[in-house]
Amino acid sequence: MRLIVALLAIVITFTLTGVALAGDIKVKHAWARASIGTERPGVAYFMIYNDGAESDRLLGAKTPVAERAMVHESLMKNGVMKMRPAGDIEIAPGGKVMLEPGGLHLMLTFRQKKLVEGESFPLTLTFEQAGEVTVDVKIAGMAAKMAPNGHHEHHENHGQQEHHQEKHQEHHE
Ligand SMILES: [Cu+2]
Repeated sequence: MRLIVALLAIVITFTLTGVALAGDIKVKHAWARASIGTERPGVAYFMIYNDGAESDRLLGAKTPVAERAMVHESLMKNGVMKMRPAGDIEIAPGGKVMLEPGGLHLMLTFRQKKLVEGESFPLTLTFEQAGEVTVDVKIAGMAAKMAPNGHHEHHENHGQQEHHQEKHQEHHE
């Protein structure tokens, strides 16, 4: 009986926090950019926090909106922004890893679905220790620089010039 109460408490905690967590891994502020069609790769960002005493590793990702979801890193090479697969991502104990514009990002290729601003989609991340963590990825505007529910909610104040799509200048190696 005590075990059941403990399990119930865990379920309730999961429901109330609004944050996806498995063990000591928390994934927050997951967001993606809207897309025109499905031809171009999509991109998603999120933050991973490791509150545990052991390091963990992000081994893979999957989502129904794309056949392939892979962590890439952006880097400057001869003045040109390039990107390459980042491999498994290690999250140190007590540490965090941020996937954000200009750095690490999740590349969504062979997309199955258009990404529409204001909608969201599920993303399941697989960690070596924590197992699978599923988050809801919120879709922001095409030129968004941060999560739609982040610190800047000034959409109305932005001029039309901000609404054209940012050119994807990164090239695959
Ligand atoms: Cu990429």
